[in-house]
Amino acid sequence: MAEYYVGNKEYFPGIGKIIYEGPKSDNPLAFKYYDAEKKVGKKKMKDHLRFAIAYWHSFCADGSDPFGAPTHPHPWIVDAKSPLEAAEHKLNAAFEFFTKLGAEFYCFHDRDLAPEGESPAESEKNLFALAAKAKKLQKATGIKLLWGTANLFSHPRFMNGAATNPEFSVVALAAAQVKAAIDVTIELGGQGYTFWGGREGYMSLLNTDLKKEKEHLAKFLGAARDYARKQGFKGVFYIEPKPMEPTKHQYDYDVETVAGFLRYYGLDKDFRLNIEANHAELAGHDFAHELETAAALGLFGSVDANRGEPRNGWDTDQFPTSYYETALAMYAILKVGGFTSGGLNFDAKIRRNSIDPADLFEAHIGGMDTFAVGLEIAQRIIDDGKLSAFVKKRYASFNSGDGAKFDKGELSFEDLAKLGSKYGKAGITSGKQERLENILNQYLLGL
Ligand code: XLS
Ligand code: NI
Ligand code: NI
Repeated sequence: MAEYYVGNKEYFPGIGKIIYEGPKSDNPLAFKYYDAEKKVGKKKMKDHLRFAIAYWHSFCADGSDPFGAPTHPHPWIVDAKSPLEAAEHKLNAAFEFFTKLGAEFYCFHDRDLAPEGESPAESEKNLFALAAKAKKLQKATGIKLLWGTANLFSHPRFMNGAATNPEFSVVALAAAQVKAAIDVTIELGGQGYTFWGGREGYMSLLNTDLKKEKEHLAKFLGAARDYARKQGFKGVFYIEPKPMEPTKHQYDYDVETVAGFLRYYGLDKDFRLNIEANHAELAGHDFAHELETAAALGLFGSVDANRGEPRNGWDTDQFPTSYYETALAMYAILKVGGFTSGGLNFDAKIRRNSIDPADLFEAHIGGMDTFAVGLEIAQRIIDDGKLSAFVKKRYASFNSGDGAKFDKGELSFEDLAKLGSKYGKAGITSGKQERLENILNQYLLGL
């Protein structure tokens, strides 16, 4: 087992490399469906799915909630004499976990990796110190950084926003933090850099200049982009939409809102969407709706893989368990050509009462299996072609004649109206939704 951990201490003793044992296995610490090297369509499962582990939920969150104290006494914190030492133990524990699980990517906020110092300079020093260690571990294990980001929401200075704060000094401090987070992302070969604007919104319109705040957000993003490009960053910038929580209204509400914002401010060349299942639900959308909308707008980027609790109405960040949802998500992702720089980042946390060290493994194993099944179903849908053939046929009236002219923009509104009068009667056909739903269920069980 020793070869699977990388620090001085083994943090998950008794757990070895997680392997694929197949659907009949009753080993809770084995994959039932995720077979990394198995080819699905033209690519291996692992290259389709590009799993990433979210540092914050898995190694920082301690099980506390607004009603109760921590329930996850992480050994890497208990063992340490200082916050910096704890960060180092945590890093070792994280890489032990990634390696044992067989996830190829991870994602972090600056403050997950290293503790905030007394001043921006000290915070930076901490961050660079930990990044140097992370770089060594990346090299030793082959694990890569999917994206980095800055935590612009936890510190009290961000209570009124970061880039959208009414106080200029806070905007500048946010920039200092983002600059260092970008530097570290570049240093670690990060394939993306994410902006999730947890405090970029408002609690009340009575104290808010909405127009000014949105302009500031756009200026901040554009300047950060320019800085990163100047430093040689070739990766993708992501905006992660979320409609609310912690704000009453977040400016990056959903995919369509962000797309409009990016285009209005001319940021759509460099920025793509990082779509989170739970955020889609909070915005009143299906996960697949957000994915298909981003794809349709040419802005699809990456995914925060989790699930919400529809009866709750907040970001419960649970691990995905529904084949139905992952099948539709993977179908949308395959249709847009799959991931390039993006991947499936498990922005998900084990429950407060999941207190065994193995629970973190079982949660990720389940999430990975659920997406592996979703991928196989999606590939079947594509290979079989029944659904896409139906959709194609449904729009066939635009393939030739006047329909094709309309598609090409060759008909004026008068022409169109004239044709309407000529047709007199509409050619309506059934949408066949129930038949298609039945077919989808056949694919679901057809594995
Ligand atoms: C919170 C967000 C956050 C981002 C990264 O709701 O999902 O975790 O993914 O800042
Ligand atoms: Ni997220
Ligand atoms: Ni979230």
